[in-house]
Amino acid sequence: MAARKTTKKPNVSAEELKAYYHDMLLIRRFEEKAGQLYGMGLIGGFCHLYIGQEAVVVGLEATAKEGDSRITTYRDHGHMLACGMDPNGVMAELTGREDGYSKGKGGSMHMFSKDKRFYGGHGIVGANVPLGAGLAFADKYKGNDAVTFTYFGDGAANQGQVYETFNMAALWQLPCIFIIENNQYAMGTSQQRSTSSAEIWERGKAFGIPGEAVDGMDVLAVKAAGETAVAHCRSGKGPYILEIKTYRYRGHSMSDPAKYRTREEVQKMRDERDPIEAVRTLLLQGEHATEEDLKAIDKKIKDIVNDSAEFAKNSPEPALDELWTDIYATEIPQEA
Ligand SMILES: Cc1ncc(C[n+]2csc(CCOP(=O)(O)OP(=O)(O)O)c2C)c(N)n1
Ligand SMILES: [Mg+2]
Repeated sequence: MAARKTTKKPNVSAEELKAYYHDMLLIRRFEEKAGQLYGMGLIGGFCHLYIGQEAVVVGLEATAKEGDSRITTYRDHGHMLACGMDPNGVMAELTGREDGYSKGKGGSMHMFSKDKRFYGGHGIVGANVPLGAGLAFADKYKGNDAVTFTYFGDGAANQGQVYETFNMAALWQLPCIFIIENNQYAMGTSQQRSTSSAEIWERGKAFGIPGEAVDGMDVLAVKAAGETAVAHCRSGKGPYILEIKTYRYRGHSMSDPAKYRTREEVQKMRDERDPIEAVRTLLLQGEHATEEDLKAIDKKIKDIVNDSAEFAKNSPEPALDELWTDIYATEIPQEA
């Protein structure tokens, strides 16, 4: 059984590197804008930002192909953007507007895209993990070679249902990549205070599930590990675990007093390990891009994000009679 640390890095072209820079920066600027709109009272309810963790989803989406599925937690805006969902529709949903992905009735934690096979957005910690295995079961049953990317946190990794899922996924050899986004905190509780082992991925050994720990601040390391995991799952060998060590710069949610860690700890990570700065340096030092090229990318992203905020503000709130729609399924979904 493979159980190792990733050291190999993929060869990537300048174009791919630029694409990762673009996609990570889009997530960061989008999240900063969401934070602003929240502060202005335009976003209600809960809002969990992904800032700092961008390399995880961008590195993994670089290994996905058409037909693959993804499912995650409430810290989900980055996953939506990375799989190609429309920033306008996401921002409109965050602000509770009619043109949002859930018609303004789901908000930050409850958005879906059948088209992109993005299955949410789930607020109950750990509950999306068995659902991810279910999606993988469906693909196995249909006999295709799609895989499911199932994301959850270090805190969720202490939930019993995760291990019931590991057991079934291993027993039935499901094409499911279990991705533990270990950002070292579950709300205000550090991994040291809550988790018996430092290497969570090793728990897969009990079920015969291979896995590895990955540097989540390095998009190329994430992509390399993702390629191993995807190849394993697509070839019918069953599930794989990636424990991606990452860090969130912002609070758990918008209402987090952040008393459980020092400002210095956060600043050190920003200064020394920022995943976007790392790719920026690679692009400039390798002479794959000039400062002007990067400024052009920054400008393009600024426009996309500002447009999404304008789009959201101009979209109406859902009509009152929409309160009673989309509560129960009226049609039985047919096989895609
Ligand atoms: C079953 C359940 N218990 C508790 C909560 C409250 N809660 C929301 S997020 C969270 C922390 C989860 O941390 P982690 O899995 O590490 O994910 P992260 O927020 O760091 O991305 C908790 C305890 C919940 N939503 N669901
Ligand atoms: Mg966490």
